[in-house]
Parts: sequence; C-alpha cells; structure tokens
Amino acid sequence: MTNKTRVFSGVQPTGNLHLGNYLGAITKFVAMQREHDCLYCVVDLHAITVWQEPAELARNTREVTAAFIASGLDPKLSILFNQSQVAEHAELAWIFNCVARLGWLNRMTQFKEKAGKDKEAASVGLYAYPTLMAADILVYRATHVPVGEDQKQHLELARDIAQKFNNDFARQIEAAGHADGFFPLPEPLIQGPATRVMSLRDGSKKMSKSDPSDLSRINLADDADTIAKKIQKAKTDPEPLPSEEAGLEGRPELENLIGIFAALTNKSRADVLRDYGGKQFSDFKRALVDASVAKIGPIGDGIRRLMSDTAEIDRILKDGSDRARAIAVPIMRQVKEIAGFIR
Ligand code: AQP
Repeated sequence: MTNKTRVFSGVQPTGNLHLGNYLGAITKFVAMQREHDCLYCVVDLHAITVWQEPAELARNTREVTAAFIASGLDPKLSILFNQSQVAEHAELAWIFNCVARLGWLNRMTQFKEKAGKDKEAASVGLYAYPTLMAADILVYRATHVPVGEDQKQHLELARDIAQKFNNDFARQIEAAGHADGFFPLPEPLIQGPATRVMSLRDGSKKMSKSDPSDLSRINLADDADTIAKKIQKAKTDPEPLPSEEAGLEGRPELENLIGIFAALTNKSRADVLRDYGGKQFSDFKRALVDASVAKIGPIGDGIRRLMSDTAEIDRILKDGSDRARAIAVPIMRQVKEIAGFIR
C-alpha cells in the first residue's frame, strides 16, 4: 500500500449480479483501481441479514468474485476479498453499534423497504446493517466509497458515526497523536448517467437482485439471446423518442433505458437523445441490445470460465483477505487503545 487515496466498496453475494450493480458500482471500481489503493469486498456478513442457504451463499460469494474479475478488476492491483475472512469488520461494527444512536438507524429507508410490513420478524442484523457498513469502510480508514445512489443514506450515517467517534474520544485520539480526528469522514462517489438503474418492468422500482421477475433485470451472467429478449420486452410507451432531456419527464421507463444506453456507450444522455430523437423504440432497442451484448456478453463468458476453477477463486479471496487484514489489524489495535480496552 502507498499513500494514495484509499477506496473501499462492497457487493452482497445475494444472487445474480445485474446491470445496476455493474453500472452503479463495478465500472467505477474498475476505473479507480490504477489511481488509488482499492479494497473491493464481497460482503457475505451483510448477505446473511436476510436468510441465505449456506451452499448458495458460498456459490454466490465465488460468483461475485468471478464477476469482479470478469468486469476488469485485477486481483493484483486491487484487494479482492470476502468480508467474513477479516474478523475486524465485525469487531469494529460492535463498537459502532455503541456509538450510533437508535434514532439515526430508525431513519434508514433501506431497512424500512427490506423489512416490509412485518418489522418484528426482521433480523437484528438487518437493522444494524449500516453500522457494519460503516465499519467495513472505516476499519481501513478509507476516504472514498464508489456506490450507487441507493447507498447514499448509509454513507451519510457512516460519516456521522466517524464524526461521533472522533468527538466522543477526542482526548484519547489527540493523546495518541492524531490531530485531525482518528477516522476520516468517508465520501460517497455517486457519478455518471446510471447511478440508479431501474427495473425494466417498472420505471419506479430499482433494478434489484431480489425482484421476483427475472425480466426486470439484465444479469451479468445472461447470454446474448436472453439479454435481447429482456430488452425487447422492456416496458416503454407508444410515443417516439424526444430529442431533448426535458422530453423524458413523466416517462421513467424511457429515461431509464436512455441512462443505461448512455452509460454503456460512454455518452451523455443529451448525446443519445440527439442521435435517437424522433426515432421509434424499435430502432433504439436494437441499438441498446447491441451495446448491452457487447459489454455484458464477454463478462458472462468470463464468469463461466472463472467459475470452472473455484479453487483459484478461493485462493484469490484468501490472498486478498490476508492483505486486507494486514491493514485492518493495526487500525483496530489503535481503536481498542483509544476506547480503553486492555490488550
Ligand atoms: N439498480 C441499481 N442501480 C445502480 N446501482 C445499484 N446498486 C445496486 N442496485 C443498483 C449498487 O450496487 C452495489 C452493490 O449492491 P449490493 O448488492 O450490495 O446491495 P443492494 O443495493 O441491496 O443490491 P440489490 O440488487 O438491490 O440487492 P437486493 O435485491 O438484495 O436488495 C452498491 O454500490 C449499490 O448501490
């Protein structure tokens, strides 16, 4: 590790990775790996906040790792690992549970959405998810976190936790020689035309792994025919495409497809509308199929190839976990000293 900016982000091994995860997060991970010290984590401890079949969890953990690599992450440049192999995440999360306030967690919209109507039946882990996420980032004192729009609120909470820890232990932190607080306030990096990719069936719902309809998302493991079928079936409206962004108002499904196409082809939404304004959906959808297959097709092939050698994936995760632990252990040692734990 050098003194470059430290970046951390994670993806849950909860099922099929999709275009939203790819455009909202993984493409950003890849773009940052040469300029920064990056840790990218398969967050298996987060996954079990809702029930996971153990054999499926192991398979999904390897598949997310394969998707990282097939998307262009280099395990030599970036640290790729799974969260449960670095116990310091859970250890710091406990301390953060005692720093964070109930009122802060009560405001988290993801818990409300995921717990649904029957909150009493949700796991305690699902409720405390954001304190573990803060620990994931801060156990490396990472300063930048590339994520999709949906994680913005959790990142704000991580900043509040870091700030409160710095305030609560200000005397001890200063005595330990940290003039500007112990934890940095991590910044979310939420940029580009596809920070919130929506369902292909409903423009008001986020594209999600847990949507029961497979037609709602493009999975990174989908083959070319499946991608084409899903885009052809994607919900649209009968009007032709507008030439300017103002014409996207009130047309969420179209806005979503334009954002996806812009992100896949490295264009702005305005450029896309200039090219396709006035055309029929069939023309645009054909171009969208081509762009999607060109980008996602090779990733699916890569995932299948990598998944045929799971021992190699496990070796990569073990190596990444050892490297992650080498950063986390000394930070955790300082946290314990600051908090007054005898070692
Ligand atoms: N639809 C999306 N658009 C843009 N970014 C997205 N992300 C997720 N969905 C979209 C970003 O992908 C990263 C990893 O997400 P995650 O797997 O850790 O958690 P999630 O947000 O809970 O993903 P899903 O697909 O919505 O899973 P389920 O269905 O289990 O809830 C994050 O950076 C996230 O912002």
